[in-house]
Amino acid sequence: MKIVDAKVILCSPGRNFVTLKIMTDEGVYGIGDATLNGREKAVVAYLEDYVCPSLIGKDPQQIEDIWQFFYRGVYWRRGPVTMTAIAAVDVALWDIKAKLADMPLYQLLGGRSRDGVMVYAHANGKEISETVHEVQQMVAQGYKAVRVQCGVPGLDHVYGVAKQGRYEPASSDLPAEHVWSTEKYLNHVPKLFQAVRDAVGEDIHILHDVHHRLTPIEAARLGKEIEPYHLFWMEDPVPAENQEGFKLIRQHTTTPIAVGEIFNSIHDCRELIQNQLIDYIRATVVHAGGITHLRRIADLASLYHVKTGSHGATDLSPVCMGAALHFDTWVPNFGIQEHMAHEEITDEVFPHAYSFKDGFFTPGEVPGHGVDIDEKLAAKYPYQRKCLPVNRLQDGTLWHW
Ligand code: CS2
Ligand code: MG
Repeated sequence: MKIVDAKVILCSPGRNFVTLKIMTDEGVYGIGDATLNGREKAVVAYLEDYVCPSLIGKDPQQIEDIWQFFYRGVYWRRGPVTMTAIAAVDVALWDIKAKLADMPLYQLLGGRSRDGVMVYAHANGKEISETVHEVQQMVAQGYKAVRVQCGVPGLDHVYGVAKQGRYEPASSDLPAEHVWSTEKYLNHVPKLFQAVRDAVGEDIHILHDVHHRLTPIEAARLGKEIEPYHLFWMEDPVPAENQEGFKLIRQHTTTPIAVGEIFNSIHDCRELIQNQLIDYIRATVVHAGGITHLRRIADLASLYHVKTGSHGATDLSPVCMGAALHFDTWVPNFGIQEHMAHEEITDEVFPHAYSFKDGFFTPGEVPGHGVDIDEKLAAKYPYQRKCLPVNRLQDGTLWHW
């Protein structure tokens, strides 16, 4: 069997997405998500100029060898662009292999480890009352877990909070500049969780994304102050380049920690996992080298009581969601899966077999990962550059977004 074509489809149904489609000489094709929010064209170029030409003629069944070809075989290893490109190839090849085996991908990985994949929804509001109302709406829709983000008095833009309509951070041609105050945030956010717990009680899992903005001692303070509210996790408390810093957080708080949505290889995760500095690893099939590599990350995590908690924002396409749900159905040390509902037009361009019921997703039983792309419809939604914001402190210092 041979790969006869590999093409990149760049489209924008609701938001920008990059999809890789690999065709074989036996008519079977597979697709993979290659979306890197705000840097889509970088991955398109990497795939079109360096990856796709090398794929032609290869046997699509040799998933591992092709993975190693594009990882070990490349001098300039790792990084979000490279690993997103490898991930797209990997997921497309697993899609092909499962179609050839005439089974849903999770069966090929080792079969079902759970009846359904617990997901968490997003709730946000400009004020605490509005946020609490959204949490109650998510609970009413059946979610067992809700991520809670709220505006901060005195700040115009806060991560995770929509100014109006849907929350989409990559919303301008060039980076918008937002202003941040850690002091205002730290003084406000514990009140949020008190109000949420008062409204929904103890049985709902509550999560929160700090989004890389604190120092370790500030994260230690926050973790300690929100302990009474028993969060499922506090996500990205600090930037994860200096992983020593997590030891300081761990000394002060039992609030569980989740990190890793921006990680792209097992080497980014290793120190945090081996030193048990985190409780959930957020790496994904789209940004961490695909199914083949995420499996290795999950296996390492399982040795240290760390569970998976993959990223699943709307800038990860339904192709990623589909593959992730098969992975989540199989992986033994599953924790939770993020689910931020895509727009209707996104779901139309990416028809899929996965479905939601009462707080859980199932991946569907069709051969492959169960997601396709309607290329004709996709062509009606051309790419437009959209950049993520940057953050400045109130004195103008450039800060983490
Ligand atoms: C966030 C993401 O969902 C999350 O946990 O961190 O929304 C993140 O801000 C975006 O994916 C960035 O593109
Ligand atoms: Mg996050």
